[in-house]
Amino acid sequence: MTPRTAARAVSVLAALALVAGCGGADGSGSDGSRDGRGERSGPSRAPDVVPTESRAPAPGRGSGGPDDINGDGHPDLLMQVPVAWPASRGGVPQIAVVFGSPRGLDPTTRTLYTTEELGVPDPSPVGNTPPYPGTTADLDDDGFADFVTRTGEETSGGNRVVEYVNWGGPQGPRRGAAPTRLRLPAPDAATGFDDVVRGDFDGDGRHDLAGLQSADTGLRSDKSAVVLLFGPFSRTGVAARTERRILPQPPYASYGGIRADDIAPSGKPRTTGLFLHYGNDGEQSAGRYFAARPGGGLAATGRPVREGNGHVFGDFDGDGTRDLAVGDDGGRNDEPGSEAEAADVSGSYAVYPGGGGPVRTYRPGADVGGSYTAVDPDGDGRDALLFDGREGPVLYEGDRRVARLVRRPPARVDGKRIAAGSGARRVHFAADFDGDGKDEVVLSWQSPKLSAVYGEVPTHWWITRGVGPRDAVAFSSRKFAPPR
Ligand SMILES: [Ca+2]
Ligand SMILES: [Ca+2]
Ligand SMILES: [Ca+2]
Ligand SMILES: [Ca+2]
Repeated sequence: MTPRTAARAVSVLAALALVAGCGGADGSGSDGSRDGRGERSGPSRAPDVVPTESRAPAPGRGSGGPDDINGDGHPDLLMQVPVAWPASRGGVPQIAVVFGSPRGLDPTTRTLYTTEELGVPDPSPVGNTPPYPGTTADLDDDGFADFVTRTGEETSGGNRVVEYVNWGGPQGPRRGAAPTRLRLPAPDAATGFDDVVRGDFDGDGRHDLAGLQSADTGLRSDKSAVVLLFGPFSRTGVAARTERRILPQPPYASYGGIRADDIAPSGKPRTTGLFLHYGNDGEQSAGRYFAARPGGGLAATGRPVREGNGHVFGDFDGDGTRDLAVGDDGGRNDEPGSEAEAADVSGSYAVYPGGGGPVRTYRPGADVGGSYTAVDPDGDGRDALLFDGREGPVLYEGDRRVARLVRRPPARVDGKRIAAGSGARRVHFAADFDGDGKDEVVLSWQSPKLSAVYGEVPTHWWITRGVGPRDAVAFSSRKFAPPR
């Protein structure tokens, strides 16, 4: 995430993983940034440890970090945690904050919220997922990250998505405090946004939001637009100012997604670039890129970018400016017209340098795919690209595969045998939780074998050290919430 113990009770060092070409015979001799494809079989299975909650988070003074929930200067991790379902009750996941420390995330220091405690209205008019604060940002600029939750609302003109804010504080948002409805500019208030992302779109160090208003789904607008809501927001949910940019109509599509660069976690503010992705029916679609201008603020017009459903911001050439990587995520459909895909889309990605300059295209082939994550595992300031494709996470620098990131689930959970390659693993993001300048990667896992008890949310987590075989911490969240 743009985005991380004292007694690290569940610290797991050499217990997990393997990395291609790693040095030591025990698999722990390298951080995995070497070339090579040699793989050893049988990496260790993760331990199945639920860390005991040992202390409340230390109240912070306000750091302004977008992921620093208690404002103590250390980024924290927000997650959904299962409520075990022994009988006929429960099942709605709760929201947990795992707090950071000078040594990284500490799962013994955590806070839980039920959806009732956050008070966000039921999202059933627009869907059946429980409300979850998918975005955190310090909207009122008091130094504490706030929760932004999208939910649904019925209106006479149809159902729409609305946003609520739970204001942060020295120990996170207060339980039971009523959330504030975000007030949108008049043209958008009636329809709501298709999606909302956080960023700093004028580079002033104050957090902003950007909303996508797609012509496809906007009830009253006939042109797609991106709406910038600049912070600080008032406690009544009004942005300091807003800016609306009409987007050019893409051929054969509307806009399907919006993504912003990471807010600089600390130190020098920077403008965050913005990417608007065209909608698609499963085929790879193109988009437009609003780069950050050197003087601050977003470029006046978006630049068209190639087809590809994978995308992420990072500094991939190491020149100090942020770039956009766009490429194949491996998804396809078999509808008529799919044969019209340009020959160079499959198996490739391109880097659009933020400072201008020629686009560089790379062709890793079958390794490209899945979600894209920018990772700087060695702290040299240059990001590598982690693909979470069919064969599991693989790390690339340009055309060169430099590492694989493999973690195996526990062999047994609640007495049930778990097959090594089973279940669903996911790369969430990479961030420097412990402040050493190198990124950690956040991975999770869940199994259909456990879903009757724990539902569909992850039950096991790894915070890796870079892309090497070691973990900063690995733990299970399956009993964070008391069973109901
Ligand atoms: Ca914190
Ligand atoms: Ca705040
Ligand atoms: Ca700003
Ligand atoms: Ca680090």
